[in-house]
Amino acid sequence: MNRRSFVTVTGAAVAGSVLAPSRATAALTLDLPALPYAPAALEPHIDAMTMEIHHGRHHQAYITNLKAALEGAGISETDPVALVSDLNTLPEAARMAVRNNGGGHLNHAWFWNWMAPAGSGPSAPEGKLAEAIQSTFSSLDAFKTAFAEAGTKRFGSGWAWLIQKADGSLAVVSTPNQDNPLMKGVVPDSDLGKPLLGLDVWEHAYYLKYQNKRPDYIAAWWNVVNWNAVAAGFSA
Ligand code: MN3
Repeated sequence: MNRRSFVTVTGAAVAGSVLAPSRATAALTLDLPALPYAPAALEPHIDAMTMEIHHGRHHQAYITNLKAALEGAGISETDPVALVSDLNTLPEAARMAVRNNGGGHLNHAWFWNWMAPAGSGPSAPEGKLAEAIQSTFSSLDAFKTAFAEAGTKRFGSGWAWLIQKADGSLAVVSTPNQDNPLMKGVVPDSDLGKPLLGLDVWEHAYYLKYQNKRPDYIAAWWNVVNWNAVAAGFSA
């Protein structure tokens, strides 16, 4: 996914969303994007304090550390998608810091937009996306089960993803830490693709409310998935 396609994706997501955050029409930068809803807007599924800490501290920390790494290595690229897509072109001294913190920044910037207050949009995928999920996974429930398993079985910290591969097919994959499916040469080639939906399963995403019960967090999270945003990323 290049910069232009990401602009298109986020623009379409806004057009189809009840809540239309104007800042999401711009390409991602190296600055912290505002949340597209109030921190308490995802209650009771995701609590306000978790959102405030997750966005204001964790996400901000990835950005601060990313900027420091880029500055230290004299890297002028400011597009986070470009930075993480081809890590092997970066100076080796900065590579791991950009992988962790560039991934952290990008994954969270997407994550906020893949959620919306419960009831503010469709509660399930519609149209071509719904058809593709049905034909790939046999049913929406089977997709959700596969996705939840990817998140539950991820040992330690990481993400579960729904991706669209270069050939157009859908797949559920999982990455450790802040890796993501754009990272060529980092994730297995079979797991590369455009992220359509991702779920943060780091403990910082759920521990205050759910403690060790990651499956309960995942089950509740489906209530706040922004299916309009997911569909906007899908190419029929
Ligand atoms: Mn997180």
